[in-house]
Amino acid sequence: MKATVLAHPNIALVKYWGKRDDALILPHQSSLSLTLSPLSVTTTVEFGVPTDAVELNGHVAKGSERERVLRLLESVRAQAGDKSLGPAKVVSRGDFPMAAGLASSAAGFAALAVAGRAAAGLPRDTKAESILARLGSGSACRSVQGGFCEWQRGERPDGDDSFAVQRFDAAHWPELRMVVAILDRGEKDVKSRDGMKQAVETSPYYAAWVKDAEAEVPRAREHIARRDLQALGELCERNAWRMHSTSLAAEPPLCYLNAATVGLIHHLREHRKKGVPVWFTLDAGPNPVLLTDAANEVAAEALARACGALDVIRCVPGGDATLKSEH
Ligand code: 2P0
Repeated sequence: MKATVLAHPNIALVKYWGKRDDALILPHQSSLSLTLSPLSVTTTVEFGVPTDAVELNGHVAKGSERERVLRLLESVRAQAGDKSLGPAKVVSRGDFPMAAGLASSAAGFAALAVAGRAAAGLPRDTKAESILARLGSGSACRSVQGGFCEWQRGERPDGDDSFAVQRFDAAHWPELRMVVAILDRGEKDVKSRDGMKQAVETSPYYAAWVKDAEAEVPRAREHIARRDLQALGELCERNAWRMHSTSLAAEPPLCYLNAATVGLIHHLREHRKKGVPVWFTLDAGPNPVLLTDAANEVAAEALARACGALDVIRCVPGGDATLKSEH
């Protein structure tokens, strides 16, 4: 009736940006990500308590945050076909700063999906776990498994074919490094969920974004298969630029970059000219994530700090969401 699971966040190399179904969280296009270690979120789910209770990072969750967690557990009860499971207690805690801009929700909902099913007595099933995690937050479906995961958009209106599959595990490319440059610790003005909706509804470039991103996924897969850092780095950068261009063209425009972000990007180009293999990707916030290899991670960190990074987190490819305990 009680299970604890640890999951890692992920960074998209080909981004998810826009839903075709807001309720089921079905994307317009496929995406591809890398699971990040050592960052993690640990979540415990216990059924059969007197009342529902949700605690996230030491605070009682309220409003939509609480609703998203309880809605996911409602789907667990439906899968278990067991009405006697009763109310649930959820305790979730991340070990990295929320200000990093790395969605802790991805690791949190992945851990919740895996722990929820285990606590309900259901067997491990990565497809079912990925679909459940997706109902909490789209990017969470890519954190159920480690390494490089591809969220296939699927075609079905019920979302049963929209889940992430692992293409390569973490051991495929152990020397790959992602260096998170925290340039700004502030909360972003427009959350991803609202920003992507605004882009879908008002950006004249949206259809082109969808077509291009879908086509980039198999190319990214090929570069990863060959461990071709330069080709993957170039693909990552252009995909990030295209997501941000789509958003900049929305009405009202969405600009997630700040002056320091642009400064770092220019600096990066100069470094590459000097032979340092380092590229960036950028989510819906000002903090770039630098893609490089083990031999150059110290240089990437120094570059980030020289460009004003307040903090730097060095990451390596991470593993699957894992069950820590079950009672
Ligand atoms: C991604 N992002 O692929 C993209 C790139 C941000 C930029 O997925 O509404 O928290 O819960 O499905 O997953 C962040 O959005 O949004 C995100 P919902 P989510 O990682």
